[in-house]
Amino acid sequence: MEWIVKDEKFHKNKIEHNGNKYLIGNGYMGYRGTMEEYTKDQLVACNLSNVYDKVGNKWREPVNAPNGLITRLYCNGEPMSVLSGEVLEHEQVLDIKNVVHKRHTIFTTSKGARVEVNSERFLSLSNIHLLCMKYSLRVSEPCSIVLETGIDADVWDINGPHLEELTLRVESDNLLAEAVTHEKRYEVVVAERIERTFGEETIERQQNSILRKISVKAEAGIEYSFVKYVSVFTAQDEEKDCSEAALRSNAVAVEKGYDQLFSDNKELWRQRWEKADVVIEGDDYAQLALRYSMYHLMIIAPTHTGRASIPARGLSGQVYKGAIFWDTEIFMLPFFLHTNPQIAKNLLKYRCNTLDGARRKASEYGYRGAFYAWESQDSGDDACTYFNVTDVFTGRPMRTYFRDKQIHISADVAYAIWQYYLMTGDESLLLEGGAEVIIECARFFYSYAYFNMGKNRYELLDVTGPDEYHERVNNNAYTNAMVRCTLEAVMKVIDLLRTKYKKEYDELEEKIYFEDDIDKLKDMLKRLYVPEPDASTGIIEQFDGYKRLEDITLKELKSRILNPNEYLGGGNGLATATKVLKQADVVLMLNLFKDRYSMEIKKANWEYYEPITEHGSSLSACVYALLAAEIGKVDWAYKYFMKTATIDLTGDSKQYVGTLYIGGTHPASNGGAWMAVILGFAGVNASQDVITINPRLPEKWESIKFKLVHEGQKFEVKITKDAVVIKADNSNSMEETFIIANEKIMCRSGDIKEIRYQ
Ligand code: IFM
Repeated sequence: MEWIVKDEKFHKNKIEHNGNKYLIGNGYMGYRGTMEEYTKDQLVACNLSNVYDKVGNKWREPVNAPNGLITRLYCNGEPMSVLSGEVLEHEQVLDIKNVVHKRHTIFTTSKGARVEVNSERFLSLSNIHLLCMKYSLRVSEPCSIVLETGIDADVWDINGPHLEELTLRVESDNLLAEAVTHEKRYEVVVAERIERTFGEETIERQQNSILRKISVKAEAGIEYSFVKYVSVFTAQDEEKDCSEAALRSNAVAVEKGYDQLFSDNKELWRQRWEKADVVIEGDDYAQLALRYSMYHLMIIAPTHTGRASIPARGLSGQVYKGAIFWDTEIFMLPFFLHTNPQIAKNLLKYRCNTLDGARRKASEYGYRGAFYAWESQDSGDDACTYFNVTDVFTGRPMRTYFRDKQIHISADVAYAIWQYYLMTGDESLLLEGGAEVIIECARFFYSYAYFNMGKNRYELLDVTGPDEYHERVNNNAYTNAMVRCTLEAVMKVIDLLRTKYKKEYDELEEKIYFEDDIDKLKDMLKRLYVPEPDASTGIIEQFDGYKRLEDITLKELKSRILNPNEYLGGGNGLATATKVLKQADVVLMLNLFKDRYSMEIKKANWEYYEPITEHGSSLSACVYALLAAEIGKVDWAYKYFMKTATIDLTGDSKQYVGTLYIGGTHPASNGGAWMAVILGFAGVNASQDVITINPRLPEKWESIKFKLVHEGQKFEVKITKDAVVIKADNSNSMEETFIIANEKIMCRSGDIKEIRYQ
């Protein structure tokens, strides 16, 4: 039961939300949870990872492939569609264990006949180009059935049209849609093939679609079914001939057959879940919400290339330009790092592969090193515009400074690469570009910093921290702490290369001449200003002068709102002149550097910032959950955890900022849900050579059980109300140190250790 997401009725007003909620994916593409009869008006999308296109001066965004699943059904000439027909029964189901989307609908015709439709679809993991569907129908009275099924190339675009030179043709039993993208002339090819045992078929070409028209005199009670194989290839796949590749892919699929493909896929998902699953006893809804969050992370993680990463709205569409933000490194990465480090490495390779884009951005602003894009696409150049929000009152574009001033992005990237090394002990990422990234980020910060002679310290002025309602501030605590971490990491990386990898060190020196910078970076590390807790209150000021801003409750601020979509930040935003913050900022810093701060400081800051945080970003609630769990506010942690974990189930999130549509899935929240449970309630705190576990389970949870990988060693951990049981995998080669209830526990391969903590 805790693997099934279901809607048992059709609601027109849920079409858009269900498109997100019932998304399936395989890291290469995402297919929205839409009905087969839908078109772009209902936001059908087969969203492609890492294929971007720009039309005119509109925003560059990812491309949606032609829809190879379109299927329209007519009974005696009447359309059987949830959009117009009489719907007697309707169910939309997502099986998150096997990653399958299902639909069941019973229509009634105007003459009272019942027409039942069932469909099932999945995206293959073993052949990431392949989308499979089984579709069946049954009628209660004999009737004339017409099915139109094929490829609909009239796709949903926010800033398109992206596909040009469309050719629609038939080749070796396949329908083919071939097009090129507007900007880079990338080929995008979709091939569709079906297997059916009934009816007569003709082909119908329209301007943007190619359809098979299948007619049958249907008998009552008989099931008529067909299977569809849809293969998608693009120029990014480095195939000599995309059309050939797509035809071949379908031929192999037909050879294997739907059932075999289905069971192979099931097995691959079983293996993925085996590494990642978390079992919560005593709270079915939390269990479902958490698994659903992990599901979303797993279906959008690219495993086929190190040149792609996870966009802020996953593969649910073109929102946020399909861009990769810090969301990936700070909110999603921990899940992969602790359960499937190979995927974590892949995500970070993307940052190594886009280093040149970050270098270009730094030099565009007159800095050295690497200034990563706030909104990064395939090349690493910044897709974020200077005017990212439109004012709802005047309709005028507003100058925002996300792109120019959220310099913490480079520190977030460096932090994540360093974390990968600490958690896995794997030096390969550092050698494959990670070290270079960290050095270039540190260099960027040195060139950005201001040396305050009077105070004899380096400062970071004119920045925007995570709280985007306060732009262009000085010495944002989060930013400065992250920069300190980058500088610490760079020293250790240089040391590691010098002592262990002399050849690589020399090659890197030859390539980027960093030796002359080492002393400067050391000096900056020694004298960088990082705001400290106030001696009497323990509060860390979010940035210089924050405490002089207007003290106002969230309620008061909200009472001043004139338009539900108005932007609260920027020059004139309601929050700008107040202390109200958009999202976790200092509290996030306390989470990331938890060993540097005492419990009292954490508590004081959580209590201070929580009432004035608007949670205007879906990245916020999980951070408050995490710290709340640590400081013993478990009920608060639970509340924030549930808000995070259910965001894509309930659809309860902001849909507009200004006039900008921001709907879609929320992978950062999904990652945050996992963090809230494992790093929060279970209290896992892994450092380079020790894993501390300090549980605080919510009242109704009897236990949680989960997997952890640390330095390549695998563990299963079960936490009950009073004990922690650790099972070390038989394949482990190293002993691992755990600290539980202040006790040091050594775990060797095959060990089962039970430690009472209450
Ligand atoms: O990265 C976030 C940012 O912190 C808040 N606005 C939305 C972005 C994408 O999720």
